[in-house]
Amino acid sequence: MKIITVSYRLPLSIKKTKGKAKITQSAGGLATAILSYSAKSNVNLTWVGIADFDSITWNENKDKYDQNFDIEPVFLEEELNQEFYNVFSNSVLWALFHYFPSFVEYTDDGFEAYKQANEIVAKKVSSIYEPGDVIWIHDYHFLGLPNLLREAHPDAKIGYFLHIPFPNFEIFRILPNKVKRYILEGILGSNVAGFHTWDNTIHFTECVEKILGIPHKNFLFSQESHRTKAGSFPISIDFDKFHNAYNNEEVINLRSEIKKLYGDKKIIFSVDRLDYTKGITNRLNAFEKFLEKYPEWSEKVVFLLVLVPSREEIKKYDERKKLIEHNVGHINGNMGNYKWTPIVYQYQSVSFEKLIALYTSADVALISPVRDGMNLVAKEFVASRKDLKGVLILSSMAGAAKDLKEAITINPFDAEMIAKKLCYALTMDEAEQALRLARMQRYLKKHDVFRWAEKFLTEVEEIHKNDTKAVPLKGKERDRVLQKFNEANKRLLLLDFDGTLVNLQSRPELAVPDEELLDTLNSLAEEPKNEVWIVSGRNKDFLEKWLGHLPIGIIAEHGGYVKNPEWKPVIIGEPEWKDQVIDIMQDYVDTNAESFIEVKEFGIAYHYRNVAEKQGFNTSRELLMLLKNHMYNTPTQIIDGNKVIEVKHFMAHKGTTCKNNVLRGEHDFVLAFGDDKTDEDLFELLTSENEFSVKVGKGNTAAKYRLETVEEVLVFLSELDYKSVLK
Ligand code: ADQ
Repeated sequence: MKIITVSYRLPLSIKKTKGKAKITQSAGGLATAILSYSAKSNVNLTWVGIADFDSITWNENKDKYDQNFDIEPVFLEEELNQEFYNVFSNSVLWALFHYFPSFVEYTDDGFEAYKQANEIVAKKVSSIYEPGDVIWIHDYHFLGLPNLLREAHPDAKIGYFLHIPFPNFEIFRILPNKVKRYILEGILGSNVAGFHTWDNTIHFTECVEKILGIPHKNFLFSQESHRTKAGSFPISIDFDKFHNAYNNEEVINLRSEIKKLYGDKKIIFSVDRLDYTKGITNRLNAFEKFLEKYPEWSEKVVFLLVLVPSREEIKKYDERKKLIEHNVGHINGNMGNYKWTPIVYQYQSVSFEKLIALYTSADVALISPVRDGMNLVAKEFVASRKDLKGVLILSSMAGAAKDLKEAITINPFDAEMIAKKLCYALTMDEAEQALRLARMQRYLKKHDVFRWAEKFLTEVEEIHKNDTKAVPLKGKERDRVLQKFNEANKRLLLLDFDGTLVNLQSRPELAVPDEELLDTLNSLAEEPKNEVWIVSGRNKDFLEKWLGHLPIGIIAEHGGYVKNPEWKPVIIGEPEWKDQVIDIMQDYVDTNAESFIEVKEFGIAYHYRNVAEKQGFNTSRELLMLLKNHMYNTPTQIIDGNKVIEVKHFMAHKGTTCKNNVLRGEHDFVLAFGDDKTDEDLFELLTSENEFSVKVGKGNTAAKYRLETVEEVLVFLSELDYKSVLK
């Protein structure tokens, strides 16, 4: 078994100058964390990514790096890579996912290249994949990859982690429909879909519900081949590495150099990739506002602005660079003088030691992204302050703001507010600085990048392990269940009605049992060893009318009523929210011809089976969200069923009602059949050796077996009946 990590960049770069190759191995936080996890779990690590070198260079140099893990480079044609990386990944996904819709430059060619690149990488991963391996896919370059790999290896353990924000529905919907589906279906190929925050996770689940119509239960999406758990996994840093670097000799020297250079002046510091999402122009505006508003700080403060070059070949980045440099010049020209340059600007990467020296020389770290998945700079600054000095000012738009609660938070668009907070931070007493930093360091020490990787990968294993796989009730499996039935003395049959015993019809009142079904049920129930129950969502009057004469028990309204032998409600009193639900649904009935409402005692259902497919689906998504908001804090449950949305009393529950009234532990054979979501509540209870459950139709299920159609259920029941009679 091994871990296969996939990311756009490899932790290895080979640059050739004048025929000589220079290998750079980057031991970034991600690589260190995954390596540490694989070492602990005693498994190998293979890294797949796009090569920034050609295959000849690779063949010449592949033995020359520190090989504590394997590297599998993917070589993409330059033109393809340009369309895949610069166009679709960075000029569509990056822009949109960071809420810059006006920066999006969508082209169909870009999307085609993106799909093609994902397919090429999928082939590469497939070529090294062995059953048992864990595949961990990173970031927005490979949104389609989890699904491509799921199709190739249905049983694979696949984790997907998005390092940038997942936008809300209103932003996400801007993408063409085919792209939206590709992305959502792509991510859903994984067993675990991880995001930095719960906000992002909820945006994703809402998009899946609204666009694909797949509902989730506790962030778990059930699909045909597997389940996908969406969740928040805030990434972190190697805390000890940053914390302990404070006393590194080179860092000490560099720090004293910096301190000497700026003397008594307070230092404001920031470091980022030059990117429009990092709020660098907002930061400059705010700094200018600060100098205007608090002239007493003139000549007493210096802003060290370090930017690392990034995506320079993209126009928007080049434009931003020019704008930043213009603003820096403008502020220095306007506010500075021959003795004092307010902003010291550097456009280049800095070494780790210099970075730590800068972090630990700063009085204030000013981090102001307008949108950021996490922002590691903020965490690195906090971790590196072993001296417990310095103040972190952090944009509330960064994921990191959710973890670093003792930071001074700002709205990057509010220059006035930032100016005020800068003033507060620069005059904060040392005791408060120490208290805030100590609290954040305690959090980061515990929640470091190693814990992050371990948590994520353990979750992938867990979700995969507990994935239920319903097997067809055929051949040997069928014989086994029949044999158990034969051997048993006290058998219990729990049968859903619609979609299980009768086919779904355009209106519920048309779905009625025929003579043959009634005969089979009657005959099964008359056998003394058998106990037969209908467990249905229908109202009690309907079930009484059609099945009341049979010697069987009946559960109606998803568990709201029990007949044994008299009808008794499980819930006392009439729910008071029903009229409100009817009012809401009525609007949808009025605008969607052929849709209708079914009123029950403990629930209201909106049926859209007869509405044109697309219209029915779209309006049902809208209604679902509306109901969720209206019914918040009421004792209800909302079911997104098969062409029906139902609001029901939470105690009208097939699982609980069966448990309290039927599953009394005296049966030595239990067999349940059902086709819809509410039946899953019952299936989840039937876990012991003599308990069997059968899902009718498609879809992931907690059931042990599967039959495809109502007709197959009826044949199986006849067989049980035949066996009962034989005995
Ligand atoms: P980035 O957008 O790159 O990452 P960030 O999380 O801040 O943003 O990480 C930047 C890293 O680069 C830090 O480790 C920092 O030290 C380093 N760095 C920045 N400027 C540098 C410079 N001039 N010289 C040297 N090093 C420099 C994406 C998402 C983030 C998310 C991360 C991790 O956009 O939101 O936090 O992935 O998931």
